[in-house]
Amino acid sequence: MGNSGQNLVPEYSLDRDCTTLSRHVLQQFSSFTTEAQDISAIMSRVALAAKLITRRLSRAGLMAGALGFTGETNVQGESVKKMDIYANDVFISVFKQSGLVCRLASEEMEKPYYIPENCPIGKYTLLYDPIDGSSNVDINLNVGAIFALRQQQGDDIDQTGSDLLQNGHKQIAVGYVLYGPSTVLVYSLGKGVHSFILDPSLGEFILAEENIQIPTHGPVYSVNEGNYWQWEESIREYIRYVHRHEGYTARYSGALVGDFHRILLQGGVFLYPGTVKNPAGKLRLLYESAPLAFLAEQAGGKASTGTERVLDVIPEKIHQRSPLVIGSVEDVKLVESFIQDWTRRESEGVREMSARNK
Ligand code: AHM
Ligand code: MG
Repeated sequence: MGNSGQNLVPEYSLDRDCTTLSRHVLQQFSSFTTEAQDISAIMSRVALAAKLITRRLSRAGLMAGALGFTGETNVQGESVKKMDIYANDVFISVFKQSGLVCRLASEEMEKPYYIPENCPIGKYTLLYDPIDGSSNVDINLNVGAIFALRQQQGDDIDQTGSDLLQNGHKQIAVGYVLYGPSTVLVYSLGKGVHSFILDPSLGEFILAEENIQIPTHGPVYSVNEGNYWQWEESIREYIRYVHRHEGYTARYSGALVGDFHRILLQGGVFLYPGTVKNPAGKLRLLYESAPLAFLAEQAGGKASTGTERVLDVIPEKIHQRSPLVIGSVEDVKLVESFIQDWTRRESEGVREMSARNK
């Protein structure tokens, strides 16, 4: 090993041209309009929240009161973690003085949070999951955040947020933050999917990859197989199919953002179908499934409830759940074909196993 280091790529070459997130967002618009400036400012605020949360997560095990449960239960009936509350409050505080976002709606708040002083200027609503996969927090594994920006429709005088109950095509900007070995921010404004890595020494998100494309097929299937007993027969048949065919490998981290990120880069499928306990699955449409569906489609992939395009679903309530099958086009279609097969056989009263599983 006499030439140690000679074959290493110099560190500076990885910085490329140092395109920062805010510069990249502005480049997505053809001119320097008010909208371009607003969206760029909003994305910078999301980035600030991500930096604050990164800092907290990186030292959480050394701080008193950062880990564990609060003892409260949220609107979904799930136990709340201290980190969920911290991250939710970070989003509130970075947007409170922004003058840009008029409402915030999150997994941790039953009703939207109104910032009336911002409303005359910025009629935007940010929907978000402040800590996605929070069961990973206490054991120092990856977690994430998911966000979606929508334009407020109408005045919302009675403050019910009913105008948020629209399909996923109404999303203006979507993305997620993955808190892993490095902090990664992935976003789309409807012109491709782009990823940025936080350089802690600069405190900036630097462009890592532009126009990411999901492979049309990948080896990974990502699902909580502990729910096998709770699934519809069609999903069980699909899982038996991948068990019996070469070329599949299972990956499931318990944090959707991390599992989706793997599939975005390497292909495959993530699924959270309905279960006996939750017939519509576990994931929430407005701030989990719909933003990721937007990203998947922008990257040439597909997102389905199993029977319908996720982006077409119109929710009836803000915290509505929906089944999710997302990732490579071929793999999502394969899952859908098992569901269609089963539905057809059921309607014909044919109960035996499909030919593909024999
Ligand atoms: P959370 O946002 O409350 O953490 O819930 C969402 C998470 C996803 O990140 C993950 O894919 C899923 O719940 C895991 O659920 P399960 O433990 O049922 O497999
Ligand atoms: Mg979540």
